[in-house]
Amino acid sequence: MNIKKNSKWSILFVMALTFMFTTSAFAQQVIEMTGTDKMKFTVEEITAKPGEEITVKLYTDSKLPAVAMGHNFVLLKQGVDGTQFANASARHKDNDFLDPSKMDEVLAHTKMGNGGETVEVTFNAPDKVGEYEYICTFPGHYASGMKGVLTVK
Ligand SMILES: [Cu+2]
Repeated sequence: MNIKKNSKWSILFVMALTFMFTTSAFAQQVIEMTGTDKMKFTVEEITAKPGEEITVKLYTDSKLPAVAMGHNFVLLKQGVDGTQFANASARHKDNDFLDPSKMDEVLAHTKMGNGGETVEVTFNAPDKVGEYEYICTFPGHYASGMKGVLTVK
């Protein structure tokens, strides 16, 4: 048995393990999307690994005033009714159209962005695999289909 040769291989093995560990620990993705005047997100599907770091950058492409058009990105916990959440939030203009009493139903959110603005949020994907809905809470937008799905797998 050649001990020198074996130790070389074990060093390589440890290096490979270290590399695998660090790349997975720093796994992250940046999602750039636009909120349009048609009340849609240009990205309606995001796929992530459990715990993966995600940065969402949401640009509001609009020339309309803030009272007429704004978009945010709100990721909801599983099982939350998007319609109920959006309807409750529509009554809270002074809080960026987010119902303060419902924040325990939110996993991550940006602030409300108006025309020409980009808002962003960085968060970790949930550890539990499955589908998570994200929505815009500007009044009427969710009902118009401004939503998407984050799939963790
Ligand atoms: Cu919107």
